[in-house]
Amino acid sequence: MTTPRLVDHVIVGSGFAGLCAAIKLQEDGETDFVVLEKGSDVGGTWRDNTYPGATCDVPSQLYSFSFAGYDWSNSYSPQPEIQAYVQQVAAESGTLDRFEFDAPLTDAAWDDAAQRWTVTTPRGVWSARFLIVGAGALEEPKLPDLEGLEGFHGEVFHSARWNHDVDLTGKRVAVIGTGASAIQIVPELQRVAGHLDVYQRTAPWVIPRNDRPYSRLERAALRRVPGLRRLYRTGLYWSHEAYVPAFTLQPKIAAPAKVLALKNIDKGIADPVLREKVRPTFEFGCKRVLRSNTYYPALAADNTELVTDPIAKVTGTAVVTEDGTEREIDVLVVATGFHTTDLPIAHHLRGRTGHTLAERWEQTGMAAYKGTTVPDFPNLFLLVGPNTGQGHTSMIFMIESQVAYVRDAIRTVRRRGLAAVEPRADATAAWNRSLQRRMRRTVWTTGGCQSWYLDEHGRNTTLWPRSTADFRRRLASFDMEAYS
Ligand code: N01
Repeated sequence: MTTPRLVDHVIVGSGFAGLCAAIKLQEDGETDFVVLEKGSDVGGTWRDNTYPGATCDVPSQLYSFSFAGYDWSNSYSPQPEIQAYVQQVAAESGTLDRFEFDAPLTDAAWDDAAQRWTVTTPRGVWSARFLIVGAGALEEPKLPDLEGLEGFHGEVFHSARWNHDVDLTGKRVAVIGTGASAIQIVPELQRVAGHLDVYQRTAPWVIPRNDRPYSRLERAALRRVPGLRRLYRTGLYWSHEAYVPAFTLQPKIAAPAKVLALKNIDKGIADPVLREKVRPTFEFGCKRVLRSNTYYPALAADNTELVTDPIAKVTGTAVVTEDGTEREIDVLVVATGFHTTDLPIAHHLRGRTGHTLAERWEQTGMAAYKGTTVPDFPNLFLLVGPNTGQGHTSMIFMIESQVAYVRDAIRTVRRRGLAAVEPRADATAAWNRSLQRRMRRTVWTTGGCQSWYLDEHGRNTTLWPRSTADFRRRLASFDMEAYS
């Protein structure tokens, strides 16, 4: 058996979450760590999602670390720029020497005798006191369960695994899905494809995205004027936070945004039949609210057909809908989302009882204490864990809140001379009871839609049902009284 390499901390993943943990541990003098990354570069979901048109739908100044500014070109950042930002922050942090790439975690088991995690990857085994998992919630593509998909003769790929070798110019292309990824892909494909079929199961709410390049003056000011970036960011933060009451308490408050979305349809589409097809039939905010100025015009273009008949099957050369229509295609793009409520990493984490986190969650549903720690999994910290997501602002704010909590936990363990901490079962149950009680009032539960926020029992295990400021306050310091 390979002798494990001893470190204080193993961090899994080098997207925003893992990188933030590495940088902040280093700041605390906790320098004995390794970052295990399954891919060959940093960036996580922003490394993987290279589809045409990939752009963040949260403004650049907000979708970045509070501690690392950047000379963003646009008010909303395109994927290559976000990837370059993550690479730059990683390089400048002085932590990259402890990153192991192409090292997917295959097993992580808590050894109760040694009070340590044994973490296995194809590149070696590590033994660590603390395990910090930042593997991401939008990591594993979810393919549609469609008859005949495997037998399709043309090119088929998921939005998060774009095949850039396929030239789409003049081709007959179909896109399945009309979520956040699809509405960015469709305008790009419509421009180059000979013909584009868009298969819509549920029409999303789409508000305008007021994207624009920053002027040279703005960029210079944001770089040089002390405090300006921070002020701008704070303004953006609170303007996004204003959506929270509409999503979590009273959907009627979103009426002005709804009007914007309906005007967006009328502006982009002249045909009344098509307008009706894209009009959402569920409450605003129940699914993620999307932002685009180009999606509706792309659907209205002569070379696009929006198909709303359900898909019956895929043949070697075509997609067939339930009304019997067969639409021949060369390329099939599935923009059908990710495994979000059955996180793949949970199958590889084995706690004190020997059971995996996935087995535990089969019984309890995906749940954690403060979205971060789990009973029977000592010294394990999940970043972007259960009920830490949100649909209205920057996930990086949540990540920084969680990392602050993890740092304080580690400081507490050290200060008190403890070997390990794990949340008490009653504290975890109380946290989740209160969370699920609050969830009943949210538009995600009452809004009349099916979304990736909900698990197979209709329980929302992904989103945080209060303001993100509230989340930050609750995780501001490690609450030892909830732990054993
Ligand atoms: O995935 P989704 P996504 N037959 O799950 C449809 C983030 N993100 O990759 O609505 C037919 O939202 C499904 O239909 P329905 C963001 O958090 C961020 O687009 O379930 N259709 C839906 O239309 C986002 O929420 C950015 O009825 C099928 C679509 O596929 C998350 O990623 C950009 C189907 C899936 O939509 C996921 O977005 C992009 C089937 N069998 C993504 N199965 C930013 O800009 C599924 N669908 C930050």
